[in-house]
Amino acid sequence: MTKQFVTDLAVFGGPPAFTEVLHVGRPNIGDRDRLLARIDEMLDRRWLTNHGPFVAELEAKLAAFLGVKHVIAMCNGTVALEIAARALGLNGEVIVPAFTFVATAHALQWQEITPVFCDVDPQTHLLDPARVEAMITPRTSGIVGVHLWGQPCNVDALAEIAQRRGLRLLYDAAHAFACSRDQRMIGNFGDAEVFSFHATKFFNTFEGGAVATNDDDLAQRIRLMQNFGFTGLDTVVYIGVNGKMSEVSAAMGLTGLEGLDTFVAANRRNYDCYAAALAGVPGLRMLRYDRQEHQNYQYIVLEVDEAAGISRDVLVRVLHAENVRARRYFYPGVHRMEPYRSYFPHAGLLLPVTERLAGQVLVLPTGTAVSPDDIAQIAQLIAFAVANGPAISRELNRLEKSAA
Ligand code: T4K
Repeated sequence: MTKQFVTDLAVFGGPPAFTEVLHVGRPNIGDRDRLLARIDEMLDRRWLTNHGPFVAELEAKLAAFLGVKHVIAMCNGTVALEIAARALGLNGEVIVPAFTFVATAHALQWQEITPVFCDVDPQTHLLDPARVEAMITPRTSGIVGVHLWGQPCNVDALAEIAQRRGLRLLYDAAHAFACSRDQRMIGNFGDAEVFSFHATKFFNTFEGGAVATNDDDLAQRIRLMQNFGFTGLDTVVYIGVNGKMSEVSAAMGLTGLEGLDTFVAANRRNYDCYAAALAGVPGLRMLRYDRQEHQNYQYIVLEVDEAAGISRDVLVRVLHAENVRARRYFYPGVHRMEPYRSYFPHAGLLLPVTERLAGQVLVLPTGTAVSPDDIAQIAQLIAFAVANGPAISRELNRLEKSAA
C-alpha cells in the first residue's frame, strides 16, 4: 500500500503495510516430507541422541561440503564456542570484536577469560588486524575473529599476527556457513571455526552448531569435552560438558543441506531486489557481498547516516509499526552490555567505529519467507521515510510531548 502523506504511516495511526509481521531470521524449513520421514525413521529406531546415525551422517556431509577434516556437531553455537575456546587452552585475555552477538564474548567470560574488545573496519564491520596487534598484552592467549554477516575476516593478516605472537586463532563463523574465502570454505581457517545452526541462521538444526577443524588432536579434545570426557562406557579421562546435538536436530540439518541451493537462491534474489530498490536513496549504504565467492546472502545490512535525514532508530520505529521487524544488530555493542559495561566502562573510547555502527546499522527481513513484492514494499517504505525524515521526526516529537 503506497503512503502518500506522513500521516498515512502506521506509526501515526495509518493501516500497516503488512498484515503479518515480517521477521529477520525467519527459519528456512526445507522439504517438510523429507524431514517428517526422517523423524519417523528416528522414532522407529528409538535412538534420539548420543551420537546417533543422523548426527554421524550430518557430520560426514558437513565435512565433505566444507572440505575440512573434522566437523563436530553441537547442541548450539554458544556451547560450541565455549568448548572450542577451552580445548584450545584460551585463558587470560582474548581479543574479540564488540560489534557481534553477545555470545561471542559470553563464551569467553563464562570461563573467566577476559574479552578484550577491538574495533572493526568501517567498510566490512570485521575485526581490524592493525588494531588487534595494538591490543596484545603479555596476558593475551588468543584472538576470536567473527566472520560477521558471512564475510570472511582478514584471515591472512590474523593468521600472521597469531603465528608471530604465539596466539591461538579461533573464528566465530556463526553467520558464515556456506561462505568462502578465495573459494576455500569457511571452516578451514584458524585453529578452529564455530558455526551456529540456530533457527534464525541460513542453515538451521532448530538449535545447533558445529566446530570445524583440520587439527586431529584438537578435534579429539573437543569430542571428549563435548561428551563429559567419556572415552568408554565407564571411563572418563577429561573434564567435559554435554554439548551433543540431538538426532531430531541432525534430521533437520540433513534436510536443510538438501535445500541449501534453494535457500541461497532465495537470499540472493532478495539481496538483488533490495540493492536495486534502495540504490540512490540518500544516506543509506547497503553492505555488498563479494559475488566471486560462495555466499549465503543471509543478512541485508544497511547503514543509515546523517545524509538520510532520519535516524536509524526513527526508521526502525516506522518500519516496526508497518510490521517490518527490522533489527538493530548489534546495538548497543557488546561492550555496552553487562557484565562488560561494568567491567570496562571506558571501552567505547577505543571503539569509535563500533560505536558509530551500533547507532547506524539495521538488518532487514530476508530468506525464503520474504518475496520480491514484500521487498518492493519495504524499500518503498524506507524511501518514503527517508524523503520525509525531518517531518516524521518532528511529528513523533510533537506526539511524545503531547502524551507526556
Ligand atoms: N556468534 C554470533 C556472531 C551469533 O550471531 C550467534 C547467534 C552466536 C554466536 C551464538 O549461536 P547460538 O548459540 O545462538 O547457536 C538471534 C539468535 O537467537 C541467535 O542465534 C543469533 N546469533 C542472533 C544474531 O539472533 P535474537 O535475540 O535476535 O533472537 P530473536 O528471538 O529475537 O529472533 C530473531 C528473529 O527471528 C525475530 O524477529 C523472530 C524470528 N524468529 C526466531 C525464531 C527463534 C522466527 O521467525 N522463528 C524462530 O523460530 O538472537
